[in-house]
Amino acid sequence: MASANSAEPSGPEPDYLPSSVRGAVKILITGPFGVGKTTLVGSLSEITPLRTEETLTAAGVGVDDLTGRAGKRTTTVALDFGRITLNPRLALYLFGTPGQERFQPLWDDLSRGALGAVALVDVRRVGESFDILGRLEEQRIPFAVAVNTFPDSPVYPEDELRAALDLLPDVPILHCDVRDRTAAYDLLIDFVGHLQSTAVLELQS
Ligand SMILES: Nc1nc2c(ncn2[C@@H]2O[C@H](COP(=O)(O)OP(=O)(O)OP(=O)(O)O)[C@@H](O)[C@H]2O)c(=O)[nH]1
Ligand SMILES: [Mg+2]
Repeated sequence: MASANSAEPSGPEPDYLPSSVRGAVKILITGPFGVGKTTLVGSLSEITPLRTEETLTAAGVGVDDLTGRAGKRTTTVALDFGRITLNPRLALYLFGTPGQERFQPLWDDLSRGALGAVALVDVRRVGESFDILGRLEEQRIPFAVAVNTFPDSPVYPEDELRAALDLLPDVPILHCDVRDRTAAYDLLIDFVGHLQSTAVLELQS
């Protein structure tokens, strides 16, 4: 046990994976530019997330649309990485993707081996999600849509949103404010419940 006179370094304990964990799965957190992926990984992760943020500069004007994203100063250029131990035996490794089209080769690499994906959608810009939803379908990665609710987001009936996103009936549409840790956790629980109900994931007690 460390004491005041101990020569051991003080500070927070390292975030080792609990020894009870027997399995780990990879979950992709994806969506278009600025939809809240990095924020969601940060809200969920029990370790300090790995981030690869770069400052948005004047060079991005006309490319990176910041309308409705007041306060956004950085963008992910490689990935976000976080971890959450869902129960004592299972850890989820969370991989947040970059959002911009120009990083698609990275997206392809990051998505490899993912058991499932949370596809964040900003309903103020539904069309921006088409490409990523199409990629998830092509790669047969089971996913749930998670609407990140911004204060000025219009509220659409689920069937309208489903039609607008051209979703298959078995794709759940969930809602969340990704900045809120409790809401983010509830979202994850619903998502994992979906993976279980479709037999993609089996949880042992
Ligand atoms: N009002 C509001 N703002 C949010 C919400 N979620 C995220 N934001 C803000 O919106 C911006 C986008 O968040 P990020 O997490 O960087 O988005 P991202 O999807 O990782 O962005 P890229 O990596 O650049 O594609 C940030 O400024 C957040 O603070 C939300 O639910 N409501
Ligand atoms: Mg990001």
